[in-house]
Amino acid sequence: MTTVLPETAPGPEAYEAAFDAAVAADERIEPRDWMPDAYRATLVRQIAQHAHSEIIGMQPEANWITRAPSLRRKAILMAKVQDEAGHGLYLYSAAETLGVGRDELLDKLHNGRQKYSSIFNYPTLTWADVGAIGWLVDGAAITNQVPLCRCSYGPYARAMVRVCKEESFHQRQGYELLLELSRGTEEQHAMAQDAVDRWWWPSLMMFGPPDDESAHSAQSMAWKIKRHSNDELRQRFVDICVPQAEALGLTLPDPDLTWNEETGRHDFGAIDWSEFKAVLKGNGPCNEARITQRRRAHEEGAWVRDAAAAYAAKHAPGDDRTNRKEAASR
Ligand code: BYC
Repeated sequence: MTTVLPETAPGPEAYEAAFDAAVAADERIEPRDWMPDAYRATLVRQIAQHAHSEIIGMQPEANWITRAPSLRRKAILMAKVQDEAGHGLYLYSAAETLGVGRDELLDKLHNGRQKYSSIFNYPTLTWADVGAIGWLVDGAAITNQVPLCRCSYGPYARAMVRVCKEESFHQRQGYELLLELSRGTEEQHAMAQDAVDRWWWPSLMMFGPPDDESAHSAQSMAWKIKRHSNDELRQRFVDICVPQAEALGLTLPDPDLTWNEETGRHDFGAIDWSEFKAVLKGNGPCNEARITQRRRAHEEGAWVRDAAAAYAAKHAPGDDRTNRKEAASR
């Protein structure tokens, strides 16, 4: 039997044209829409890296839960760390809509084939680090992620809306924590300053390499996955932080930081990109500890996944026992 396709059957060019037109018109691409393979691969790469960052990002702060200085601070920190776990889950779900499984993504994290943010390879040495992470790391995350709420891929953009609202709360709790330390005793002020000194430059590196070395930016911006370049967002973040640091009574550790009348922005000193590259290669202060802890948590959680899968199988539609129970309750 010969199948005759209607003359109007769309060819691959028509699908591509429809995709390009949707992106140009700022429409959302949804999971069942046709998309170029490279668009799908870029999204999987970025969303997976983002999800991994959220769950690895729980570790440096969780380190302080048992040592938080009051019940109030402990409750806030626990809520924040749980929020990060939630962000990871929304993001793994968004990645799954692109046809990849969560197990596959976690395997790639555990064997080093997918990355997570460089920032989480630095240690949290004092309680003030919890404040500096909230103010600077969550602040950088918001600056980077608010534009992702307008990302061309629907599930990622929608996940970002809630993530940004929660990150905004996180940023404020960090700021408030640092403010209290900064206005406290001399030792507390020094501890806050020391934390800012250590977290400032790694926070600027979170935005990724400079534009002329960013492999993916041009294509990701053409696809409207990214809306701004790495350097644009980094600059925006510096401009936001300068007045906040003044209000905190803390100094940003950059002698070259100055207001530029002409550009209406702050000039800032050179970033040590060799440090960034070393961290990405696995040679940051905590790379080994973070991934070891992640693998251990995954192995120790195997029984929970097995139990959840067994429960789901038991209650799947068509399962005899479920059907019998349902029939009995009718
Ligand atoms: N760390 O071409 P580029 C959070 C990689 S979670 C490590 O500019 P792109 C939070 C990049 O992947 C924060 N790797 O890439 C959680 C690429 O390598 P591959 C995470 C980095 O994708 C808990 C290569 O360098 N946020 O906020 O166009 C508590 C070239 O870079 C980094 C997100 O993931 C880095 N910092 O732009 C508190 C946001 N930067 O993949 C807070 C979503 C670059 O070719 N992601 N690389 O091997 C993005 O917006 C973009 O992926 C980036 C990089 C701006 C990060």
